[in-house]
Amino acid sequence: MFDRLYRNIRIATMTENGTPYGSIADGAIAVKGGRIAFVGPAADLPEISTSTFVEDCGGKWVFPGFIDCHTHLVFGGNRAREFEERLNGVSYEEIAKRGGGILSTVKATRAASLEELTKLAVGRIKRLAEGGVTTVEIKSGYGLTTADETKMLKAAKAAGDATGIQVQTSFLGAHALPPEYAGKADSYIDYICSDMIPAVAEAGLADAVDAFCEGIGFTPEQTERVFKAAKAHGLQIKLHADQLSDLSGAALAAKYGALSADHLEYTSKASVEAMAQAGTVAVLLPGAFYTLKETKLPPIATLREAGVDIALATDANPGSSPVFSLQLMLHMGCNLFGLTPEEAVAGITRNAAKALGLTDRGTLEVGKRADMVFLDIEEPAELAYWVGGVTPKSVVIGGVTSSS
Ligand code: DI6
Ligand code: FE
Repeated sequence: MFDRLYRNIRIATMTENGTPYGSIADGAIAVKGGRIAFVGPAADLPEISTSTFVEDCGGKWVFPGFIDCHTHLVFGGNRAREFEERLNGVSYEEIAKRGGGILSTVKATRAASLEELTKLAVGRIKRLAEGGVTTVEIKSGYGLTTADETKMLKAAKAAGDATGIQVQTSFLGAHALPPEYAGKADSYIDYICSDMIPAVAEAGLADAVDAFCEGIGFTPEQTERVFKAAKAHGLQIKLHADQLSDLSGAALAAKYGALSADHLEYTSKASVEAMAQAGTVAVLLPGAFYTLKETKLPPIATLREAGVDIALATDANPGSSPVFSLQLMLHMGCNLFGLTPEEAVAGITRNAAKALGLTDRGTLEVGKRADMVFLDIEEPAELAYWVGGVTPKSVVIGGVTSSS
């Protein structure tokens, strides 16, 4: 009746079952057809048929597959030279203003073919997967023409197919103003709404639409127009909100029922309350906070008090977060932001799934996808404690062992 049974495991179900990490001490998990068919104490296991493959896991811990719910990992080139400039005192905003920053990556991404971008993305996804990532969200936003944004989203999907890692895509045409629209931001928004979003939606290339609502990005009014077009095409909404200043972006995202508002260093209490009302997840990105040497902390206590679910992600991108370890974000989420290790782990499992609108993963429960990470650790907190994380013993995606 089961395809496979994992026994002698300590299970962090990451459900809210009243125990830390939703844990089950002497547990067993059975898988059928790529889904979890049993999870619980070994003592409660029903009789199993002789055709079930049984694996003794030697007391290892198992967690839901890790979910990186915010990345920009499809891009051409890199910005090591700008990193060097920043260390010589030039600010991120200054670099962006003079056509560097995001726009230098736009140039390199436009110049790259679909095949080149796919190959680069495959390498980056593999690095995340080595740390136990089984689902990754990838944004466009370095193409900024319909053809180049489409190319990026196709590369993201192709890289998912090539690696077996589950990929969710977000269209981020409103990431930066392309040089050909300099001084004409509203016309560029027209182009996004009337050409890019319809094309991307029609081709089924995006699950969500995102935007960069910021002084160096787009205004709340422009962001709102993008949201309206996204809604009209049945796409979910996410937002880069209040990263460098408070434009009430998180409240705007909440008003449109966004899945998540991301970054949030400058988010006000009123915006947090709007997020709580709307069920919008707070996606915190300690890699960007760290890289940009930001000193303003996201409002963790306010988010907790309001009951907003908190996720953590890498924001993997060539500028503000050249990071390919989601487990390192656990350490930084705890050490820089003051999250507890349990909150941090929920942030890359249960709450990361919610930030992507995925109800079939993020916890280990009957009926969920069998996406699992097996780890040879004594304490769940080790995931956040070791700087750079722990190498999984094995990873299972949709019931299939992908590495060991
Ligand atoms: N906020 C970020 O942190 C990234 N994009 C955004 O809107 C930065 C992307 C980059 O610098 O290439
Ligand atoms: Fe980002």
